[in-house]
Amino acid sequence: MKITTDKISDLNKNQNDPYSSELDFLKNKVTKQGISVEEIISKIADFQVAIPSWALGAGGTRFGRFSYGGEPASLEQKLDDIGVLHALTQSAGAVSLHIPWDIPNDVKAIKEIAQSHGIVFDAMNSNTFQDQPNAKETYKYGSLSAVNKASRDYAIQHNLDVIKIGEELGSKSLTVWLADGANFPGQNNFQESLQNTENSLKSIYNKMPEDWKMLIEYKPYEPNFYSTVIQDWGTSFMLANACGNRAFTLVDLGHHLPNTNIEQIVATLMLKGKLGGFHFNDSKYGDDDITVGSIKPYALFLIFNELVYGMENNPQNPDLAWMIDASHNTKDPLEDLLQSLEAILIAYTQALLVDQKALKDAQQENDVVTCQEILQNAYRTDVRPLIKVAREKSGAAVNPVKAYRDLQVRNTLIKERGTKTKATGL
Ligand code: PSV
Ligand code: MN
Repeated sequence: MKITTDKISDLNKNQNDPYSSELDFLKNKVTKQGISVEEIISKIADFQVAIPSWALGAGGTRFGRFSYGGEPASLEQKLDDIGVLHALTQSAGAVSLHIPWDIPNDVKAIKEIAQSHGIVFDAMNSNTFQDQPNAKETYKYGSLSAVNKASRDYAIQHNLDVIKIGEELGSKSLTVWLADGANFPGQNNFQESLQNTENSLKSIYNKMPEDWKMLIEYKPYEPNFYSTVIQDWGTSFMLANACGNRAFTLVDLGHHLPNTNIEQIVATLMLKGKLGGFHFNDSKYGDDDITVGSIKPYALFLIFNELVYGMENNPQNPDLAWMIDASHNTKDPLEDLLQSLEAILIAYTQALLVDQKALKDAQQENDVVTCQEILQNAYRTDVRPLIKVAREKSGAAVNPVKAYRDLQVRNTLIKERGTKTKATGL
């Protein structure tokens, strides 16, 4: 299914959403603060978030999976789904592939489909947490950290294969997330596991093309419940430093213990020029992978406040690879992703409204009350009219979820693909 720009502009014309008076009110308010509205609108329009190829089907848990009709059964169909998201929002212009779930059979054809939707290939994700059918070595006891050299070499080679596929597609980065760790005390020698991981990452890094980056994720627990080799940002940071200046830490919002101050981690990494990528999701307890902004929108805003500060003040930090890493069992996956994209843009726009100069002054005066007022003034602003106008200007739907429903996208996909298809992924 392809949604044309004409269809979208018809919908925008016919919809009953007179947001112009709200927009005028907001423009007035923002201009009085000395902020350029046009600059904010163009920043919103420029913000692009990659969609992971594994989030387009019905997510599952280890207790079950409830299929969703019309799920994409191939990489081609996944790109078509991202094309729908991008046409509706103009902010999902990238895909992040997971290998081997999404190995392209015909690279040229895949590139053409992506191009026809305006989609580029962002970071490539390797998978050394599952044994594939016909695997020659097992990852049961670890991959890049394993005591068994054959497993380590196998995992290194897999990462090099992923880079090769990525090069053909035009990607420029590799994301490594390791499930490696232990379920029981005494199972692993911590030092040996970490040293093996560092050596393995270096072997991959040293063979990476010169214009590629390596993004290293961390996660405290799951699937291992006693220890994880790359458990926190400090370990990832240390490994990235050991590899070299094209290796960075990737922050996944769900990969923290409850109440971790993620915004402080972001600030620290950006100051050191080592924040390379970001995975968005939300959670109540652990790596719950639920819709961005559905549980802790204020925390998301505070994180964005640091990201915006870093983007404006830390030229030593590279441009970030943004991706949504959420998937669950309940909603239509495409509607869910539209809601996540909306939440990301809201938090980003609110952060752009923070009066950075006034905040700095209040901090220098130790005026704690004013500091909080400044942040919450931005957070409590309903910025949706700015997002709507940015969307309309860039040819997207003013209300993407409504447009998705008005256009009967899911029914069309079910008619095209049937009710029994199943997307690859978790
Ligand atoms: C691990 O939980 C994870 O979030 C990693 O970040 C991957 O990117 C994703 O799941 C799928 O493998
Ligand atoms: Mn992730």
